[in-house]
This record gives sequence, structure tokens and C-alpha cells, in this order.
Amino acid sequence: LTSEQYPDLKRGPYSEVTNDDLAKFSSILDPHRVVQDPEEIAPRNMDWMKSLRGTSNVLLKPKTTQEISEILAYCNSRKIAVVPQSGNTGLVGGSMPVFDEVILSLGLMDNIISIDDISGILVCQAGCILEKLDQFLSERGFMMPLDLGAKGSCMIGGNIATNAGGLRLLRYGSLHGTVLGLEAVLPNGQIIDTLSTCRKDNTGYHLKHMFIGSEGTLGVITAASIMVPYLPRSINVALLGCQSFEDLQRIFKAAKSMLGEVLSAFEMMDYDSVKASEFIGLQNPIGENNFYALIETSGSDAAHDEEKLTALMEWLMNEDLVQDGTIATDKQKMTNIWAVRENIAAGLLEIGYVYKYDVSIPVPRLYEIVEDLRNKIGDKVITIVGYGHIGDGNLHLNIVTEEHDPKVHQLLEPYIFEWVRDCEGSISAEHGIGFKKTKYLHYSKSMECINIMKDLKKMFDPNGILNPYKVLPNK
Ligand code: FAD
Ligand code: 2HG
Ligand code: ZN
Repeated sequence: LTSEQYPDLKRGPYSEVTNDDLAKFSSILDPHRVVQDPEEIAPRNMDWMKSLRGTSNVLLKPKTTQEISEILAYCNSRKIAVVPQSGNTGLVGGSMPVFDEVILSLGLMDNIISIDDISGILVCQAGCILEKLDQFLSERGFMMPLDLGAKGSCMIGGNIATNAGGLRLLRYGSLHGTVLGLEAVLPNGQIIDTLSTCRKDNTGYHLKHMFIGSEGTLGVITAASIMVPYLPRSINVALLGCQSFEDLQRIFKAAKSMLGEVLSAFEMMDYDSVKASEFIGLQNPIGENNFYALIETSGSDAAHDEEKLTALMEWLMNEDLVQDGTIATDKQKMTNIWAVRENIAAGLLEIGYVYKYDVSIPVPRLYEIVEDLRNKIGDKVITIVGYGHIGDGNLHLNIVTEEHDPKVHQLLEPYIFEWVRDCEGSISAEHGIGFKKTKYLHYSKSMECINIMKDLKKMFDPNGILNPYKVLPNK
């Protein structure tokens, strides 16, 4: 088996699935949860961006941790490769099969196990959809500590496996902080239970961190215990337009110092990113600007928050930093503003083929790379946009061409990764390495670190059956 798409990559020495294997899978799961229907499998063989395609013809849909344990133990003994898949919204090709790996879908593992409404601790299975968890919690006065545009389909296990950042990280921190414990199944079928509901636990090595951000290469996350914040009583969203990236940085600085503890998000979009959202029918509620800042406050006292936000607005206007803007307090208007930001990725996909870069760069230099690329290749592409979680120093740099263009691709890589390394950034701020970036890992990790990562992979997965061809470089 070879893949025409990846001429440089050879299929690993894995067994092909036989009728006996299918019979074994059917004895572990109900036969109807062992799927071979090509139509049902087709979307699972493709990534969200429709840029990669695998050739798997087996999809397994377990409901329990025990079933996953038995499946993995069996696949390990037979050296059958497996790819864990949740919402399949990942943006680096981590969740789709590269060749004919068996797809292990977590979608039926969607039970909420418990909620401690004194401490705010949620325990749930890994296949719970993020938005559904948020709805469940909001009915009880809580919310998820993370939010992202893919919330309607991504699952908490996928979020944890990618260590997803998103729109609330500025306020609630990363999943390394909010995930208290995990249950995971190792490739040999062993179940690791670190599903602690204690906030504090210093009993040696924190194994949960091995799985957070490991992109399905070390174990399958089956359940999680998560610290969830109280739902804020007062939320405001402001969308402001400004002239330059320098002004945007001054707005950011002022927002941090004047809003203090109520600042819950600070996102940035340039003119062309907002145009991408408009392309799919979303309306930017203010006029056209070079840059936009989306500021959210979340607090417990509406009058107090409003007072702070008004003071900030007055100061920004006096300083002539803001050309245009609107503040929303009602839910629909806030949702509409957030939709413009959250749908940039979907809008760009409508325009053409998208090259995505998700980088950490020190904020003062964050937009330089967008301008640099416009000068370098602006005439060869449809658009180059820069947006993202500026509050976290995370730029989403997207370049769009009519269709995949190897010449443009060569101009972008490794140029962008070299640029990022030279300013001591990270080649992946939040989407991960997946399949697409393995050969560039060394731009952000030393050889010593990569070697330790390889050793860890060997320890957890000596036969390399779990999500092969992902994260670690093949050579
Ligand atoms: P999948 O895509 O199915 O899987 C992702 C990776 O995790 C794969 O390597 C897979 O093998 C592995 N995996 C999945 N489930 C498990 C499991 N239970 N155990 C072990 N491994 C597993 N990311 C951000 O960080 N911030 C954002 O703001 C953000 N916004 C997005 C907006 C849109 C519109 C889209 C399409 C994506 C966005 N993403 C963002 C990308 C992000 O990585 C995913 O949306 C999300 O975290 C992946 O969850 P998923 O359930 O779709 O996982
Ligand atoms: C976002 O913040 C996501 O909207 C997607 O992380 C970013 O598509 C992208 O580049
Ligand atoms: Zn993002």
C-alpha cells in the first residue's frame, strides 16, 4: 500500500485488517459499531480542510473504556495501526488516517459522569462535544474554561489531545492547568486512571500532562476531570477598529491595565480576515478598518464592568487610537460579533486552498511576518491574512491560493518556520504538529528534546500502532 498523496512516505510495517480481525472487533463491540460502509467512512478519511485523504476502510465506535482497552490490546498484538478520532476538526491532519489505519471514533463516549457544584469540577467521557458541555454547565451556573470556533463538533478528548487554546485562554489558562485528571488507555490496552477531582495533588510525576497535547500518539483519552469556572454575571463585548498594528498594541496594553481582572478575551483581526467572514454572509457591525480588536469583559458586577469599559473607551478616544467601534451587552449582538471572529477559518476555506500557520511570536513583532509575506509573495496568491489570539501572542497566518500550488508552498516553508525560530517563537501555538508539520518540529524543539520525545513514544507504544506518522519526524 502506498499513498499517491505522500510520495515520500512509506506505509509502516503494520498488518492489514483481515476478516478474522473484523470478527474479533465485532465480538468486542456490537457488530453494528464495526463500520465498513464506505459512505460513512469517507468523511472520516478526510481532514476538516479537505486537504488530506486517508484510505481506511474500518471505523470502530466504542462506548466504554473497557471496549477501547480490548480493541487496543488486540490491535497491539496484531500490529494493526489505529488513529483516534473525535470531532475531526483538527487543523494539522492529526485525526485522519494517513494510509489504512483503523479509525477509533470517540463520538459515542459522550456521558457526563459528575459535576461537583461546590468546587466546580466536571467529570465526563472524552467524546462529549464542547458546546454541549458548555450548555450543560450553563444550566448549573458554570461554563467550560475553553471556547473555540469548532465548539459545535470538537470533543473534549480531542481538545485535550491537542491542548487546544482558543478564545478564553487569556483568562482561564491552558488545559494543562484546568484538567485535573484523565483516564487514558495505553496502546497495549492498559487503563491509566488519574481521574482525580482534587485541585492539588503533588504525589510525584503528573502523568496526565503526558496525554495533554500528545495528539493521540501516546494513549487514548477516555475521560477527563476539569475545573470549570462560574458563569460570569456580566459580559460585555467591544469591537474596535484602528489604523495600525502599533495602535492595536497600545489598545491591548491599555485594556490590560484598565480592565484588569475583568478582561477575558483580546482578539485581533486584520482587514482581510474580516473580509473572509463577510464572504460567508456574516456582517461586520462597524465600518472598514485596517485592524480590529475584539475585547471581552467577564465579571460579577455589571455596573463595575461597564464603568471600567467606559473609562477605557474614553481614554482610547482621547488618545485617538480608535476610529470606530461598538459595545454589545445583549446576547445576540455579542454572539454576532464573536461569529465574525470565529468564522474566519470557514470563510477562508470558501475562497480557495488555505495554507495555515499557527505561530507564537513576541507581540511587538507579531504582524511583521504578515507584511513581509505580502511583500514577498502577495502577487502570487489571492490573500494573506493575519488574525488571532493576540492576548496570548498567537498569530493565525493564513495564505490562500486558488488551488494547492507547490511553488507557493515552497516559498512558504520552511521560510515561515525559520522566521519564527529566529524570533524565538513557536511553530505551533495551539493546533499542534499533527501530520502536516512533523518535519519542521526541530524549528521549535532541540534534537535532545526530540530524542526524549521519541524515547517516550517507544515506552508508551513500543509497536508504534497509535497514530503513526504524526507529531514525530519520520527520520
Ligand atoms: P480531532 O480533530 O478529532 O483530533 C485531534 C487530534 O487529537 C488528533 O491527533 C487525534 O488523533 C487526537 N485525538 C482526538 N481524540 C482523542 C482522544 N480521545 N484521545 C487521544 N487522542 C485523541 N484549536 C485551538 O487550539 N484554538 C482554537 O481557537 C481553534 N479554533 C478552531 C476553529 C475551527 C473552525 C476549527 C475547524 C478548528 C479549530 N481549532 C482550534 C483546532 C483544534 O485543534 C480543534 O478544533 C480541536 O481541539 C480538536 O478537537 P476534535 O475533537 O475535533 O479532535
Ligand atoms: C481560530 O482561532 C482557530 O480561529 C483557527 O484557531 C485558526 O484557521 C486558523 O488559522
Ligand atoms: Zn486559534
